[in-house]
Amino acid sequence: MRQPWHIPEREATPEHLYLNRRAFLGALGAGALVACAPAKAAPGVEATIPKAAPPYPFRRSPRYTLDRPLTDETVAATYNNFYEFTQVKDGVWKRVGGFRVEPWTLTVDGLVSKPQKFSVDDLLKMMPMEERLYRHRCVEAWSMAVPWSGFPLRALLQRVEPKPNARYVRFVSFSDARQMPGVAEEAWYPWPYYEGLRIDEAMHELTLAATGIYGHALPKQHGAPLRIVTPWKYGYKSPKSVVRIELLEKQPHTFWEDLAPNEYPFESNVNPAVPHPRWSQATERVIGTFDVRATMPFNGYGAFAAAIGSPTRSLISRRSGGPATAAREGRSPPR
Ligand SMILES: Nc1nc2c(c(=O)[nH]1)N[C@H]1C(S)=C(S)[C@@H](COP(=O)(O)O)O[C@H]1N2
Ligand SMILES: [Mo]
Repeated sequence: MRQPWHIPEREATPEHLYLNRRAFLGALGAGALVACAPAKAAPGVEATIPKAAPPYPFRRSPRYTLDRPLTDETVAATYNNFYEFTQVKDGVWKRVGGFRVEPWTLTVDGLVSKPQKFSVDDLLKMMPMEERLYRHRCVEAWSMAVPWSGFPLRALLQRVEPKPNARYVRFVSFSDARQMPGVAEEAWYPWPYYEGLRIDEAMHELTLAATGIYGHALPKQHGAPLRIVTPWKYGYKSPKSVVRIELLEKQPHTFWEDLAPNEYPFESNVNPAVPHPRWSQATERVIGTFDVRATMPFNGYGAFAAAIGSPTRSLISRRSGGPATAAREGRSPPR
């Protein structure tokens, strides 16, 4: 049976691009098509990918559409940043075997009226689950496009009732040197991984708490059993395997900002006009393809900022020219 995420390319690509691409591929001829075919999946990777089982899959939201094909699932599952295991991107999936993601407890506390602990099963039952097609842009100038399953983080935050002085949200990832070889080998890193958002960013409709991908639970290498996804920010703002969400009055420190403050600032909205100190952010390599694309401001999610009133400024970094930029570009969110 064809799984629901195996959508025809024309559904994920605007029609004119799809037609141009077809004409282009036709002109290349059969030999070139063989060279373009995705590499065979690494042997053994399937064993790291959970099977589709209820309550998955969830209904796909029509609101979040892509301008490019989805990344092949085995490509996404074999090219990961998860330093708790290794810095070698195609090595993470080989080292996740000893990581136990069941049972799992997520603690939500800090400046909230109802601090609570949740199991992932609780969340799957309580939260408004859906599937969303999102682009993901790493600060290292590569990208992918994947179908996440999850719920808007704001649904969870509303449930614990943030206090009026809660202005930031801090996330803490799981860390255990016995289960995660990178934590033992790279003991000089300030484990556990920690990240943060302003509360208006955390409450933004785009901010997803993801429990699944490609219509099933998350493979461990993608941050099982629950990770954050902020598609308008660089990938390191999306912490994996989260165990604690804490609401705070003051801006929290973040892992990469503490390591290299001039390279990984707290806000870190995707911006092709602001190079990383050591490389350009103007383009991105689409993993699993030979495609190199122009990177879009806010990773193409700027239109969502204009739609939400006052938090708009949260998506508009000062360097990109303020709300006028989104207005000038005339984008409006899908309805
Ligand atoms: N705990 C933790 N979360 C993390 C990271 C990490 O090393 N540890 N890497 C980040 C980076 S740099 C990226 S690009 C994404 C990668 O997510 P993916 O492997 O699911 O594509 O996870 C982010 N979240
Ligand atoms: Mo990244």
